[in-house]
Amino acid sequence: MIDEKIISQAIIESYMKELISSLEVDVAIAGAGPSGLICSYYLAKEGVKVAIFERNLKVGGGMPGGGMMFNRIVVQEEAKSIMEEFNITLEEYKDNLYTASSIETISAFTYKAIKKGVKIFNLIGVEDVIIRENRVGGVVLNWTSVEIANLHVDPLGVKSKFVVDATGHDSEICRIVEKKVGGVEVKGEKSMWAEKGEEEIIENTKEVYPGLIVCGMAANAFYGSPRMGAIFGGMLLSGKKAAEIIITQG
Ligand code: 48F
Repeated sequence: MIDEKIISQAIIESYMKELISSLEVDVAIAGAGPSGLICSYYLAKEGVKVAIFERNLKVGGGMPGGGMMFNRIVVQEEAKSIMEEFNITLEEYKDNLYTASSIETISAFTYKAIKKGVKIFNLIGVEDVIIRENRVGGVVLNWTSVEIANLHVDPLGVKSKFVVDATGHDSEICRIVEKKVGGVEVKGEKSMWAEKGEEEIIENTKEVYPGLIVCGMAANAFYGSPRMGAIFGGMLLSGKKAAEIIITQG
């Protein structure tokens, strides 16, 4: 017998179980774009407890759209091994560049991150951080629908040892810290220069305030580096570096 009440109960109970178990994590990541997903995967692979909070209905950030809605991405030689770790089909193009399906790529990242134990909560945005003496200690969350409807509803907090800003072009979490805590300055991204952007994104992936790591396009926005368009090697290497920074700090 299929009972509607049991279906509702199953959904609510299983969701709540996962949410309650994520109220205190090692790492809370804002944004389930490519850099956030890759960061989460490499953390979870080492046994780190990770939750991602994604404002959108769907995961993937800017990746599914490829370049101007041509749903392909370009990846360079340096990030090939990451693509291979996810068994993603690569086609060699030229100049040490490869193409891949943006849909296959983001699906593989998402699937493998979840299988490693990452908890992903979509439709929840990070609207603030929890702060302790000179350290970021977690994220402050609210439903995207609350934000869209501009309702006055108080948020809830999730504690974490580290917060990762993987929010992309707006570097949202760093901007919150800049505005409310101080001690950091978000310079804002510069116009497109693919090679420079790809080079600088690795260096820009850092702990910018105690407990707050920035990766992906947010890292370039933080340091005033250029955008790079639909080449994604830097995003992947940046996400991996963010995970390594956290793992090194224990
Ligand atoms: O923008 P996004 O894909 O960032 P990324 O991982 O990758 C950048 C590339 O997609 C592309 C590029 C390649 O060269 O430049 O743009 O750095 O993913 C960011 C995700 O964060 C979510 C947003 O919905 C998106 O899915 N996001 C943004 N702000 C918040 C957030 C927030 N405050 N709380 C939760 N999620």
